[in-house]
Amino acid sequence: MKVIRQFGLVAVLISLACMTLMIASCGKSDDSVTPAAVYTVTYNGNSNTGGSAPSDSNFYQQGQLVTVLGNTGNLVRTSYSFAGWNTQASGSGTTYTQAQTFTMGAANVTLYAMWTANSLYKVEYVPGTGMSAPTEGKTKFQLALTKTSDGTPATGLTPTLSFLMTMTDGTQHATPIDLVSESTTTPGTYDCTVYYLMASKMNGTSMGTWEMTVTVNNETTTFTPDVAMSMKGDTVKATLKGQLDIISSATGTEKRSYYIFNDGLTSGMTMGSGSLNLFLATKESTTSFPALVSKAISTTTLHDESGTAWIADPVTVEGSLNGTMWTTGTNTKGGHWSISLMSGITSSVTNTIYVRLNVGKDSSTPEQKTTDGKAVSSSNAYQTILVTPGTM
Ligand SMILES: [Cu+2]
Repeated sequence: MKVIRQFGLVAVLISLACMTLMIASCGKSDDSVTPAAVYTVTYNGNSNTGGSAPSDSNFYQQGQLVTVLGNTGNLVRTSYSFAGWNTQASGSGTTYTQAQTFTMGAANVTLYAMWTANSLYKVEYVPGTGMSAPTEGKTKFQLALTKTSDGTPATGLTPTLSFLMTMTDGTQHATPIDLVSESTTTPGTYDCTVYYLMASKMNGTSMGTWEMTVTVNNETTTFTPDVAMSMKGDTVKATLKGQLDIISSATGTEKRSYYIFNDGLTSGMTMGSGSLNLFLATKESTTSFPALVSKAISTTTLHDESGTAWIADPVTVEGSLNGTMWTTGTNTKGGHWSISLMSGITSSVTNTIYVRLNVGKDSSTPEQKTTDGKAVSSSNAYQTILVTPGTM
């Protein structure tokens, strides 16, 4: 049975045609025709500040296809971008974009403009060049933040960084990050330091992909730095492990890793003296690598394998040029430590400096960390850092 349209000239014509058809076929059918209910589609600008909502003058019957209009009336909203239509003003209904179709139901439909807030800040990544290009170990770079409204420098903000490496086997891990600070010379520029645990590529073989996410006031921007292997002869990173200091891991438990990053060797005032600068961090999980700080400066709260929190105290890092006489380092800021060596440093050549680390749990007797996580023996008691003065 044919459904007969009853509206407009077209409907009249169709009716006439049908009647003619019925007469022509000797008028077997004598159906009484009930007007079918029709519905409309209304577009709503939903807080627009300019332009007008499109209008659809069609009448639709239930079951008929409706083609969604685009932003034909140039709707605009200050600080927002048009993002299609939704059946609810709140955006919690069904979303439609231009030229999409839907089947008319048994009620009029209102389509509300959807608006997405424009980002307030533009974040530009200024990777370092030369010695500070993204490499395994210490990498310095800058972020340049501008206001999208007028392009002026965005000052006084506190961007936060997060790093995630997706390894070629699909596993993921983060990496230690230093504090971010606004440049004192260039407004809107922020100095950042990250300590990459791994390069993206080793000897031409891909190890995985690094992703850096910058968050500024809930707005995020993602970058994919290509992290090279270090070409320096100097040590970039060394690891010591806990003995009874255990963390939980994907496969059960593992001995906690402590990372010693080479932050450079600065020559002292007197001949042969110098300071070995280190950045210390530890592993809490594959996604958490907090900086290791002394209780005098801040608190490093860690967790054992059963999730029980403990405070790293005392933390003692020591340096030695001969493995017998040790000098205790000072925590200067964040995870930064400096070991002042009064003699034995030779400038412009690579020096070998031994570093050992003791960490106590909640002010108890510190445990010495070893290269293999086993009890201290002659071969595992410290790490060896190769460092040339003035190279970092
Ligand atoms: Cu990795």
